[in-house]
Amino acid sequence: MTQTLPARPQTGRDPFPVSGVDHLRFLVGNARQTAHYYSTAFGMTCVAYRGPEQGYRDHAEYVLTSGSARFVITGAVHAGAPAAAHVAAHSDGVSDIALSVPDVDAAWAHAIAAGAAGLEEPHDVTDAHGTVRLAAIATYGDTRHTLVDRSRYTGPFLPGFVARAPIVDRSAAIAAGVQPKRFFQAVDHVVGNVELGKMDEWVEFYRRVMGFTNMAEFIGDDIATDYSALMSKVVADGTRKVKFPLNEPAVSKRKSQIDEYLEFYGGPGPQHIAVATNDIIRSVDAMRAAGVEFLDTPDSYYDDPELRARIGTVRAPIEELKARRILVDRDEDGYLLQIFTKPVQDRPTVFFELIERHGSLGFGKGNFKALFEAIEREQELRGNL
Ligand code: TYF
Ligand code: FE
Repeated sequence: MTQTLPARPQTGRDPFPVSGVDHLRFLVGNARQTAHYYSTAFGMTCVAYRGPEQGYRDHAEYVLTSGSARFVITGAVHAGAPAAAHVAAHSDGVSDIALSVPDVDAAWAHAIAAGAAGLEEPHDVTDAHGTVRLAAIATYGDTRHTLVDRSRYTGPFLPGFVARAPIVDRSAAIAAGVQPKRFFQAVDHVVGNVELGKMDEWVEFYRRVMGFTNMAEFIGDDIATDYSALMSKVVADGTRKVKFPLNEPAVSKRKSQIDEYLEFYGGPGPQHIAVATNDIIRSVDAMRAAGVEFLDTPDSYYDDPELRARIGTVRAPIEELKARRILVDRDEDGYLLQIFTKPVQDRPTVFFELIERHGSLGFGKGNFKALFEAIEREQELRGNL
């Protein structure tokens, strides 16, 4: 069981207002193929591109969207490009959790005064579609938060990018009802893995720099050693639109999944991206059909009378969820359905979560035991337990 903290009241004006996650940047070994994967397997739509054809000498970058979720897939086109060094150090991963802010200069000034490391001072980038104001600060590991104000811009992504047609044409599958229009419509939360003993420092970083507060759900010391092998706290902005759980490994009987990540990623970094869907059943079916692998859950999870009593009635028969290994959790506010992919690259680093919320603001604490056991089974198969 997780413990609960009282929600901290918001006092005064928000020193660092954010309106959401603007985009996630993935630095990968082969952007063309990764963009194809997110198009076919995640149902995303490629909307913009920049690369050598635009005179951009270092990288090829594909912008894919699904509702308000926006992924930028960046690959180096020569060995000296910045993405090449990042990929050499970490393999494929997420380098930037870009935040949409109403005032880049004010956010930057507040962050720097609060001790954040600045990576890019506020500056304008302009093309025929208008102007975007950008800045960037460092967070855990080699990860950054770019701050974006695109309120004066009408182009397909950022100046320098050109609109481009989708990589795959899903229109026939959508028309035939074989695929949902979208597999997900927003980024729900982005989880960071940090080193042993550093979780509280990063919680404090988000409090000081962004004014984020602790959400109620956390995995504490007491239960970490029993089965989770990790500790976790969640920070969120005042509106709870941007939610960042932060994990650190816990000393336990077995090697922590967080240690496995840190070893294979080469340090702290983004661990999982939860995307919000309003039809998890259709999304999971479409993703499985496209070859995405999800964590398995034993039958005993669904057959447990305690679980059945606790979750009560949800929008689909439990057999429908069981057939797909979708997890269910209920709390005082409502319930949620969730499922986790296996890692989406060769290394046991980044993975995804699909989440369908019905009132619950939580993260599925009732599922942590089943989830962590499923992750550990995979860890054991990899020889990393
Ligand atoms: O975001 C969360 O808190 C849940 C559960 O290593 C979770 O998705 C927490 C830690 C972890 C994997 C999943
Ligand atoms: Fe999650």
